[in-house]
Amino acid sequence: IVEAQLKSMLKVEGSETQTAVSPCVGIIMGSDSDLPIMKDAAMILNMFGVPHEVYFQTFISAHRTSEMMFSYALSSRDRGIQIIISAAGMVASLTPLPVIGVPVRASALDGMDSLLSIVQGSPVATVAINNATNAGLLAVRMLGVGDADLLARLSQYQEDTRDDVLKKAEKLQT
Ligand code: RP5
Repeated sequence: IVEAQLKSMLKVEGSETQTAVSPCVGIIMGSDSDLPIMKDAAMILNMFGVPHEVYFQTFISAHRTSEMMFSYALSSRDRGIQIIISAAGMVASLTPLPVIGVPVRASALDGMDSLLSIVQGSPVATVAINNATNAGLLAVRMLGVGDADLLARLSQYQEDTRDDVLKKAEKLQT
């Protein structure tokens, strides 16, 4: 049942023909309050044309819907997922796939609680608090190791961001 629930709640992005494409990155989170932050990872993956899936009707919470997290983690590799971007780190104990953790600022502790819970335990590539953009970029770097076109697009992106900074500096000087 959990498997069926998962299927009906997944959204695949990154292609115009959404049904034909198999996602290689999964973005999961434990609450809709994480979405405003986690959507930045999806935006980056969209920008680079990386097919990915995002939970948008329900949430995979290590604490509240742990059976969903188990099912997602155990089935993700067989479904072609190569990297999981998660707002929590526990999923890493259930899969050999690389997990990128995004600590989300959600409590009076300013995100430090999320950060410390993700860096402690199974290996999770953890980005800065609320920085899901970097999670997306890290996923692109990882996939780029086996995809020369993707790596070239990433190099172009890096050059563009460099040019932006130089232009800004030039403006300030004039
Ligand atoms: C975590 O608790 C969620 O991933 C979220 O970051 C935080 C707050 O959840 P809500 O109270 O907004 O549902 O499990």
